[in-house]
Amino acid sequence: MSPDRLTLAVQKKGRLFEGSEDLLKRAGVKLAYARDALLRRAENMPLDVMFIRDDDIPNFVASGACDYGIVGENVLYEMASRLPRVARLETVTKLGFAKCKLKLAAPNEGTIQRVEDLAGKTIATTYPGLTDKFLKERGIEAEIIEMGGSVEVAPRMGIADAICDLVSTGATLEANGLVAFETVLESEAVLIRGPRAAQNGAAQTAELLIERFQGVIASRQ
Ligand code: PRT
Ligand code: ZN
Repeated sequence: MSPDRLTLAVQKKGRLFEGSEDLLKRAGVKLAYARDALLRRAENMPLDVMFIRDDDIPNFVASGACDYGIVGENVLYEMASRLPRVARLETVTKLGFAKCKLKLAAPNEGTIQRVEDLAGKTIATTYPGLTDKFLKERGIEAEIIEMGGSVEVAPRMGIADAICDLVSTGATLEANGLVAFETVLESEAVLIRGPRAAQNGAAQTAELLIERFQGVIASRQ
C-alpha cells in the first residue's frame, strides 16, 4: 500500500456499516464504485477504505495493515483484553453512532437478580474477556461459556444460567424472557489510530479527515 495514501478500515456490512458510510459521505469523501471490493479508493483525496468484518478491525489497525479504523468500543475492548497490541491502540474520537450496552441478563423471575447471584453460575457470552474482567472486579467466580452468536437462547436451551450480551432496544431480551440487571459496558462507534499512522505521508489527510469527522459529529449534537 502506498505510504502517501491513508487507509481506513470499516465494517463491510452490519450495524456499523451505515453509520460509517454516512460519516464518510458527510465528511465529503467520494468513494469510487467497486462492487464487493475489499478496498475502495476515494476519488477526491488520498484515502483508501478497506471493508472487513468488525472483529478484524482492531487487529488490522494494530498491525499497521490499516492506519485508522471505525469500530464499536465493545469489540475494541474485547480484543484489547486478549491482545496487548490492541490494548495499546489510541481512540481518536467517539463517533456517536451504533450505541448499545453490554448487559448481564437472566430469566424473568428466576433466582438471578443481581450480580452477586452469579456466583457459581454459568454465563453465556460473545464477550468472554469483558465479562471475565467485570466479574473479577466484582470478586465473583462464575463460569463463562463463549458463544459465537444467538446468546439470548442459551438460558432457555439450558446452556447457561445467565447471559452477557449487547442490548439496544431491549426487544431481543424481552422476546426471550430475559431481564437485564447490570450494565458491563456502554459502547458506541469510535475512530481508532494505529501505531504508525502519524508517521507516513498520509498524516495530513488524517488530520483533515479527523477535523471533518469532528465537524459532522458536532453538527449532530
Ligand atoms: O459480520 P461482522 O462480524 O462484521 O458483524 P457482527 O455480526 O459481528 O456485528 P453487527 O453488525 O451485528 O454489530 C456491529 C456492532 O454494532 C456491534 O459490535 C456493536 O458495537 C454495535 N451494535 C449496536 C449492536 C447493537 N447495537 C445490537 N443491538 N450489535 C449487536 N446488537 C444485537 C443485540 O445483541 C441483539 O441480539 O442486536 C440484537 C437486537 O438488539 P435489541 O436490544 O434492539 O433487541
Ligand atoms: Zn463481528
